Amino acid sequence: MHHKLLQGSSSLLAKHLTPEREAELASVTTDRGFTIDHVVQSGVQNPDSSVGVYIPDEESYRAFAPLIHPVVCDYHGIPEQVAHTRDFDVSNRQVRNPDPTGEYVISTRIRVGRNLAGVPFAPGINKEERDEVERRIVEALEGLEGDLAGTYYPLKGMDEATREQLVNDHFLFKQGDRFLESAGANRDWPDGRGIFHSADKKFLVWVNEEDQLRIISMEQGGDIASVFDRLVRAFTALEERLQFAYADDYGFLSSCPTNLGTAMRASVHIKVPNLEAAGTLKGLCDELGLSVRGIHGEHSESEGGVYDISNKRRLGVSEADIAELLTIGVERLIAEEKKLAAKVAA
Ligand code: ADP
Ligand code: CIR
Repeated sequence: MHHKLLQGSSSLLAKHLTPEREAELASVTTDRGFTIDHVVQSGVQNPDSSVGVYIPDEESYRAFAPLIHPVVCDYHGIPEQVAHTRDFDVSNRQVRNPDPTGEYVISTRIRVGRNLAGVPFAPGINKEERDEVERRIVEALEGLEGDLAGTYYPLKGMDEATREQLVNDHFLFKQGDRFLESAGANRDWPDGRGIFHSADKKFLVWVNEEDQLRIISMEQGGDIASVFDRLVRAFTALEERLQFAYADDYGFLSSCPTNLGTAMRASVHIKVPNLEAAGTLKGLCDELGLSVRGIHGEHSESEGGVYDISNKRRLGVSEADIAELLTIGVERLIAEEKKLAAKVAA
């Protein structure tokens, strides 16, 4: 039984997979043949997971709800009854550059995850379906205009030096880590995967990584409003061309329950060596509703006091709420960093 293998794990899976729930779900099989084993295998094989579940398709969210719903509520800090609301209007919000002098924020990036309605997510998709998803997405991307126009570069056949440079410059994904590997999301790599980007690389779309689309807006510096505006224009234009998996309660559906709702992660790369030295960065970010990642994304390390700071919640908040939360949170981090620097200097 999985819950026995999870003893000692501090993942949300271990917390919410009670013996009763496991027994209740043991006999459930979805139309495509997915079982509880598919949902939990990453967390079981990786007891150091923070969440530990991946979802193979839309139906699985409902079929395995007795396990998945408590995980979703716990991660996003929401009550049992949830309704997703969309709001992109930041005109009356505190959304601005939190670092006007450019001393702390190196770059800003906001992305959303999307998947096509009616097709399994990365952990459950087969090669034929994935290749068809790539074809449909590329066709839609080729219709974008102005600053959203760009070129699609398939991962298969990309020369190694180019690939490495794009990864090191934070534009391209790496092959999925052991968490995604265990979930089955790396199958047939690199087929069906690729990256679309505008000439200036401020607008990018990852195809068939952890989600079928990761729509990304990024630029140097801390102009959150500019990055947000570009992203909203991009996903709105793509919504006119593609139908995304969506539910009224969970919002945009994703292979990972942390990416429901807005499916939006808004981040800065910020240099905070004094907060790092004081050991207070994580606690402060927790208070502010922010997550801390290393410089090469999830499960990576920091370098030179630079961290990736982003909103933790993506469901139960609107897109505008997230842009505001990042602005206010980063302003506070900078204020605390300045205080510590002054103390060190005194
Ligand atoms: P995701 O954002 O899709 O959750 P990751 O955490 O793996 O995925 O990050 C993806 C890439 O984006 C990594 O190379 C990471 O360093 C880069 N990245 C994230 N935030 C920023 C930022 N604010 N500026 C520049 N690069 C960033
Ligand atoms: C885990 O459970 O640790 C991985 N499956 C990744 C979960 C999503 N990331 C996150 O919450 N930071």
